[in-house]
Amino acid sequence: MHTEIAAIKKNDFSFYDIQKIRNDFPILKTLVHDKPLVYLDNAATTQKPQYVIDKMNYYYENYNSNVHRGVHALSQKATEAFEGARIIIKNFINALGKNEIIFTRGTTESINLVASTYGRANIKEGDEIIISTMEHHSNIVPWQMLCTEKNAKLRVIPINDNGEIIFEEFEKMINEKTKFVSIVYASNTLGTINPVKEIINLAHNYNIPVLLDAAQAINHLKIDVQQLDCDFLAFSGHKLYGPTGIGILYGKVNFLEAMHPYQGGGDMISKVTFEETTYNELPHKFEAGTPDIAGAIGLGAAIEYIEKIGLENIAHHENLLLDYATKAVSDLQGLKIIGTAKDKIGVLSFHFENVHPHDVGTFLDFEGVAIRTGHHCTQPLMRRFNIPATSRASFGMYNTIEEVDVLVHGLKKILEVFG
Ligand code: C6P
Repeated sequence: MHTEIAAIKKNDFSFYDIQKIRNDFPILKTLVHDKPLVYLDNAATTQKPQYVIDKMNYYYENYNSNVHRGVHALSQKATEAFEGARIIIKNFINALGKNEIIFTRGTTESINLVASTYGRANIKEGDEIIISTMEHHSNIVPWQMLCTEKNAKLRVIPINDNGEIIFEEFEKMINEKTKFVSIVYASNTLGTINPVKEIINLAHNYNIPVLLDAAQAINHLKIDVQQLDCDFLAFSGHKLYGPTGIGILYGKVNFLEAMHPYQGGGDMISKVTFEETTYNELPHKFEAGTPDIAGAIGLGAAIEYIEKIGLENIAHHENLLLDYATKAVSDLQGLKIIGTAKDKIGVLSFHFENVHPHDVGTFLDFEGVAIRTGHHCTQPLMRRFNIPATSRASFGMYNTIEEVDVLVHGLKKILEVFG
């Protein structure tokens, strides 16, 4: 065996009760094609612990009711739980106040909210918005739509062959025309962790607000929005061991106060007449209609669960898995890792010289291994690396070294079959 691999294996995770964690996730007992499920598609969505499932079921079974609307007991209890979740999230990212935490449907909606409200009001003809080459479509298309509408320009920071932002190019690109910077904290395709603090500092030297797409960073890195000093932060509950359909937009209170509402409807108003409407205070101004109450409660529960295990422990565990997997696949013939940045989250994207990623994904599925293949909603990034797609294994808190072995064994079999 590779000596480094053996060393990692021996080191193992004595601090980390992996079996106990795995027992908390009922889906991990599933068989796929009669094989134990090896779930390595955590960047797409994470699995949910029983604690989250129970909290959501308990709401539906015992106090299902609408929020902010009723004086009756159930509604008050639902409102308390919903607003309690907001406080859990506020504390998790160390926002200044709970009015800076907006519930959305996910990262995509959070970014669209900022582009549609802040963007529409502040971007004018000839202005420039900066993103990077490794953005998810969710952090490209809303800005592109805005630029088309306003006749503004979208500028893209290039990356090097390791998949790292070329900071000097960003320094050259930023100027008095730049009016917004929107950057992914950690890439879903490459795993790269971007130097967001430096990016924010530079942008702030020019008084330019920065949005961070934290969809992939939130379950791996401790995020302190005050320390980072980002102006907006977007993430999704389902990548944080919480439910789908719920996400967060954090915004600094001064920005949110100045922004127009995103959608009109119930809950976001203060007073409505046929002549005019005045809006509710933050955060409700941005939460029109009945929210995903169970989703918010589930997201709060997911954060409680994560904090019990410790985000640092989870990150350490995922780093060891990434390290182990990277070394284990590096000897495979014709395999090229896409994304070799120095700082990475637990994402391993690769490309086989002679095997299409979809064949890799289908073959592994028959071994019980779930990975994602395709462009991962980063088509411009695929173009940068001159490939149509990658195969991507992404690790979560419950994955094991043995599961990585199953993946590598499957890849070896693929090489035998496809040559
Ligand atoms: N990436 C993946 O398999 P939503 O769909 O709104 O929850 O998240 C969108 C999104 C935005 N930014 C980044 C960096 C992301 O990774 C994602 C979602 C998934 O990589 C699904 S495409």
